[in-house]
Amino acid sequence: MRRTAHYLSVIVTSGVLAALCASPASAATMEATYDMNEPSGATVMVDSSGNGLNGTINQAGLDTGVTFNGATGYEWAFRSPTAPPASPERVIQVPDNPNLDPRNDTWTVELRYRTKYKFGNITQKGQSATKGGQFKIQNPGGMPSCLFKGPSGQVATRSKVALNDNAWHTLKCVKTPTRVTMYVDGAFMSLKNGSTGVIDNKIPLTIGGKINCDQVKVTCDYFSGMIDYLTFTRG
Ligand SMILES: [Ca+2]
Repeated sequence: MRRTAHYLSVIVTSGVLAALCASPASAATMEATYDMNEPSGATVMVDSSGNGLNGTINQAGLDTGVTFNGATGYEWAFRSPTAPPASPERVIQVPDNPNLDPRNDTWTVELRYRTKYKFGNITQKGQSATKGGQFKIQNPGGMPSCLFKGPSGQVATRSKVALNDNAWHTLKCVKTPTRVTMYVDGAFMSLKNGSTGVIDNKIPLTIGGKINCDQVKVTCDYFSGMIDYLTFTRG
């Protein structure tokens, strides 16, 4: 009897441990971390996550090593988001990588930014007509939104308040298989229920605007302001 009870105890214990280890909620993985602390003149946006998903910076389009209120980040000088010609030098690109596609996973984009303007795409991977879908963090009216689009549809949620007061704000967009939730400065802001299906495209990750655009048929939606950091997490 005692022996049987001992065996049962071992089985139950290892079963609980296996369940804990297999729980998706406990398995968040940092896919890319951009601290954006590079000095003035930098040409590489370093991914400090260990995955090596570095980006390319063109100093003709933005400034690195800029400090504001205790933080170091990148700064994009004012530019109309939609006036021709296109200014691709403003857009940081990270080559397509499976780690940067949300797929159908729980997927979190977090960034800290500041702007006094009412426009601009802060970061995205894919555009509205992209095969495989897209995600996009944009700033229409100074009230940012988190947009995810896939084969099953588009799910987006937007800040209820304007954040374009030129002060730092953190923005977190969490996509799960059934909803998108936004947090601003650490507090819940809004959510939208819905499913996008698998988001997985071949387009580079971009920061500061679009790349497949001409300011005539497709606007580039350039961002003006600063970004302190940007991270992507799966799970
Ligand atoms: Ca920073």
